[in-house]
Amino acid sequence: MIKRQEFYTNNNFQNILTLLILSLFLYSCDSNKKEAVVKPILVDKNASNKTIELHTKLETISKNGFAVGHQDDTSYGLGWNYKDDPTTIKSDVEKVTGDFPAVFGFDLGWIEMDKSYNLDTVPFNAMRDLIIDAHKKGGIITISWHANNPVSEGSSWDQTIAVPNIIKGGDQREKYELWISRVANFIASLKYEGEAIPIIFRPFHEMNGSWFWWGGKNCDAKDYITLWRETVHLLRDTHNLHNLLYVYSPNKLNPSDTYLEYYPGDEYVDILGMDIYDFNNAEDYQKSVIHDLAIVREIATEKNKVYAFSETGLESIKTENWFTEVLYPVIENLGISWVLTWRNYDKKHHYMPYNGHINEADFIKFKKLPKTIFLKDLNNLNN
Ligand code: BMA
Repeated sequence: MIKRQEFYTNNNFQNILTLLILSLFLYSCDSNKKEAVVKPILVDKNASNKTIELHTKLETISKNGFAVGHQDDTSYGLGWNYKDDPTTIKSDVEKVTGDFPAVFGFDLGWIEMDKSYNLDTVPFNAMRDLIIDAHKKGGIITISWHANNPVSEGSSWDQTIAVPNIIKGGDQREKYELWISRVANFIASLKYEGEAIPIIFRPFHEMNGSWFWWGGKNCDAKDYITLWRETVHLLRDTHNLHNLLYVYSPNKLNPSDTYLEYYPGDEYVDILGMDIYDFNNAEDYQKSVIHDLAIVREIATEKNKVYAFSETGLESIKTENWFTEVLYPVIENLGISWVLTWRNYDKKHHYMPYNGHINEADFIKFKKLPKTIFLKDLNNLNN
């Protein structure tokens, strides 16, 4: 028999033990919870709420599938051009599937030259309207920038050395700052109901290739990084743009390339991207996508960053069932936030099917697959 005194002592001891176990349990739950909600730090500590929401949306998308995107989707397509008839907003993707893509790509090339239309003849005023419309519909906007060469003023593909000339101390610095102010003015004009539209900005892409003045043998990695960082400082700090998420997107890796060779640093990049095209060799293409995007995924996971298949496609899509049999199987379980195919210019140069195209039925099938997220799916996703 336990004496009264002993009974209380034992009970107390048990109570203390229970409390201790309980607090340890609660503490561990709490710290697990904290770990689960660690938010990635954005390039812009003062990013607008809409921009933070967009970033969260990209994370949510990647847990449910991937958003489907198309460059210049509403600007023009096969047999139509928005600027000829701005009364209805068209899209080859919508004509084929009955829905718009979830991601709308645009390009700012030539804004730096103070032109009224871009390098692919999209008037900037029309582009602004289409960006506002896409945002209003619930779509995601991504903007690339095929800037002219600042030294020669030739195109993006003009390989005259230019990066050392435009970074701080370079003889064309003033011009570059003027160019950036034109980019910034356009971005600042992208507003809906008085609020800045959040934009995924993807400048100086495919820098590991030598076809643009900002990459490969035309530019040192060190100078590239300086250019990127200075560009972020100009847009964010000088022009006070707080509606941008920045994407770093190299092209398909050659055997000697490393993904991070030109990487401007975790503090300067929000999203890791990758551009890979199918040059009529499905097997090679699939191999590269599997190999390279596994690298992107690994690095992005380690860095706690969102990642995307920032450009892809097969020009004129002659391979049968390309979307369901070539593209889908290699990206369905990747965890990318979006995949974007390039523009529909004409019958030779287009990356989405149009009415009457051989892959029209395949694309409709692709839309119905479990992981593809088009505009309506995106609007039905809960954050
Ligand atoms: C390329 C081609 C070009 C175009 C450029 C920028 O891939 O589509 O015709 O000018 O992109 O959009």
